[in-house]
Amino acid sequence: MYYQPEIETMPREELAKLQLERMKESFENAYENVELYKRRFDELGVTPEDLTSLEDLSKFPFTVKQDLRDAYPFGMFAVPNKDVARIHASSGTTGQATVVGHTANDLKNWADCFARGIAMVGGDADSTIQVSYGYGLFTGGLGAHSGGEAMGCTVIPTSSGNTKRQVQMMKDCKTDILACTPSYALLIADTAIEMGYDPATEFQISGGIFGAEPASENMRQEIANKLGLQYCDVYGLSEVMGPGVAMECKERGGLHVAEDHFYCEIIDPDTLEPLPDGEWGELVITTLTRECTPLVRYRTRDVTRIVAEPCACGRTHRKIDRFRGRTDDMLIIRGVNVFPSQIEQVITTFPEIATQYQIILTNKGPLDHVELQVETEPDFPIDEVRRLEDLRNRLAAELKSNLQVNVEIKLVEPKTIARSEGKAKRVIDLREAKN
Ligand code: DLL
Repeated sequence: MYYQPEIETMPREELAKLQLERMKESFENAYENVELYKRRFDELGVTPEDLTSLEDLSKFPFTVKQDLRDAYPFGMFAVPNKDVARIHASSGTTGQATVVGHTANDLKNWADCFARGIAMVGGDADSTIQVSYGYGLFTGGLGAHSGGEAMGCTVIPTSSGNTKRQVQMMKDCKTDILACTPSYALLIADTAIEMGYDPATEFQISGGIFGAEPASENMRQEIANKLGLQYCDVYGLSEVMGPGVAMECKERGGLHVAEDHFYCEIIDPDTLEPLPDGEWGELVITTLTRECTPLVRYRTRDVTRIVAEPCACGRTHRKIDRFRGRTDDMLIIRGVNVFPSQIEQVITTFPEIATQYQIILTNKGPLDHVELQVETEPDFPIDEVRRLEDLRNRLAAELKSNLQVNVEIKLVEPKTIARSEGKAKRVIDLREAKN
């Protein structure tokens, strides 16, 4: 049930003491060994000694992705090269890539964090975990892989792609746990069904550890039903570690943060002021044990809230709610703020429509124009104009009443929208830059 029971169920006062101790050590490491932190702390007139309680954290500076970009590649490493065991990097598609380093201890802690999630879906040393996240600089593949090894599982390192073979391995090798993005899990499930299987009853799979992108409740249900498994949402980001920063137990209702390794705050992204438990805002993470790339108050841009209520699973580590999206993903459609995940939530309530969509942003005169492309299910008579028109109108009305947005809807034939083997690309921004 637990992987590290003494840590996962540690009384909260004890946990807070441990967090403060570790935070101090981490700040000392950052201040002494990372030029940026020396400079930032000095500018604010603070030193690690000013951290006498967890409340003092708000006196310390934030770190943003640009800081890591500016320090590319190794400028934020706090240890000499001989102590760096592995590096990972972001793709750099939205700017200069960022490189994050891990010492052997960092890798061990990361593996332990992920292994806790394996226990959350009922896995143990006897389980077989199939890792269908991409391997490489992306942290999904190797992160899940090391977690499986730490637990003592049999690990099948399929990586992403070659979906029919994934299905065959899953069946023949009796995979118990699948780890991949939710969009890939859906593609794997649909491929298995197309191959003539009913994975929910014919396969042994019982748990799924899915993350790296948001998924609506209905999409989760669809994956869980098609594959017949307990769905565990896993959160993480390469700057902070990788998958395993927070994971969802079987009680659901949020993801337990590995609070012995990470301290979370929620801030108002405009005022940068910390928000009380329960309020939605931007997640800010301070690493407590990372040796190679310690981060102080890292602004993730991810939008969630703290769920402080105790969890029936017995874990004492606080939870964060399922992510709504990122502050930089938020669309402003004619003055209304919406996350793609909210649009997905509405789409998935229509049985005639598949859980596949794309939002295409263009300029039409001075205004942004939003086209929502959705696929009909194979049994929907797409050439019956009146039924198509009726479906379009009902979807438009539902989007309007739930989210107060007007979007142009384009219903397309089954399988026209590209499927993803990794993170799905839901928003295509074709707007010309406005200056
Ligand atoms: O996506 C690490 C990861 C791999 C997490 C496998 C989970 C599973 P990055 O590529 O750096 O790292 O992207 C991090 O992905 O800031 C979120 O915006 C988003 N994200 C990650 N997990 C979730 C999740 C990996 N469970 C960025 N729900 C983060 C929603 C997620 N969004």
